Amino acid sequence: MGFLENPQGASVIAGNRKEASTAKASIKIDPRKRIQTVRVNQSSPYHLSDEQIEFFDENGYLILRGWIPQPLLSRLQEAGQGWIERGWTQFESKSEHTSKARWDADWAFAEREGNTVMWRVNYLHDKGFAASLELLGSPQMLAVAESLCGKNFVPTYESMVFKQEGDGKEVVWHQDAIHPRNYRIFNLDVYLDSSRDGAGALLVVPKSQTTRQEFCDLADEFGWAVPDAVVVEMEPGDVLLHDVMVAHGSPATHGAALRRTLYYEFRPIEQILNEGPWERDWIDKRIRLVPLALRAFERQFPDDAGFDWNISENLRPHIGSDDAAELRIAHTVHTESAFCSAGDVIPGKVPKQP
Ligand SMILES: O=C(O)CCC(=O)C(=O)O
Repeated sequence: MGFLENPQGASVIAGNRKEASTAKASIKIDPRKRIQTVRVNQSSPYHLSDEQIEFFDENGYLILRGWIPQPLLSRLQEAGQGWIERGWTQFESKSEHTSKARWDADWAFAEREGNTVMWRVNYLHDKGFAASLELLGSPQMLAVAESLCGKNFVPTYESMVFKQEGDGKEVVWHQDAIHPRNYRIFNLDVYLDSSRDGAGALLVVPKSQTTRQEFCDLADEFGWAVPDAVVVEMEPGDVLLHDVMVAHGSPATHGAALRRTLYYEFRPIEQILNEGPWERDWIDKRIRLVPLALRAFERQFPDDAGFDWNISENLRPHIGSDDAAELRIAHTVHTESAFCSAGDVIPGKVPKQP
């Protein structure tokens, strides 16, 4: 059966994620279904056009060139360097770290032929650099989130994945999360460095997002040379939008330059309320990140026009003036990460809402 023609879906998922396959297998996905477009009442230079949304829906990805302005990009590049340095410092003093489980979940290292390489940092906002929140609060991010998820978008996950200079870990073919595709769930990927073919660039299989894919067979048959796969070559400040179900991955690198990408996942609140897997309390905590991020953006870029946040009044959080305390509340709802996503919709786990 061809990679892109898998109407029944498959239950075998890449690498270490096989254990999740039983739950995934029972999610019903109709590959012919078109996700309903959301109505957005405002427009700005950063809202997506109908044509861009159509391309995204059709292909499962969309590239936005030069999307992040230089001053914000410079702050993110500095933060990216800082997170890596902090990861190594903590790695070296790991035995003294008080919360080992949490530490292991947020900073990822891999053993490669006797060499330890660092390759990802999860949950960026409590790791010492305001730039991650400034990015979240920027109109460049939030107008896109509104365009794809509607006015009640919620940021569900954020991480930085990178190819360490000289020795970069592969990220196997995968789909970030499986869900019934009634709503758009997507990742906004911000490139901090150039990303080139043969030097760790992401590969995406257009149109593969409509159903569950069979990655073990795929990797065995084709390796990285999957028919129709597109190499996404990017420059610093470019953005890739990817549907969480589009098949993607990136080969290991040897002797190549550092390549860092920030991944911010967004979901419509309506999707979580109707399909789960989290309770309303989870949403109430995560949504607090948006006003904190709007404040952070305004503080750093007071002369720039900010995003006009139109969330429904019954969902709008009322936050206090102590940003650090608010951030701690938002961070009580970390979910275990699976690739660059907060995770699958779990069939049958529709939350009870108050
Ligand atoms: O940046 C990469 O190479 C891929 C990262 C990714 O897809 C993931 O972590 O889910």
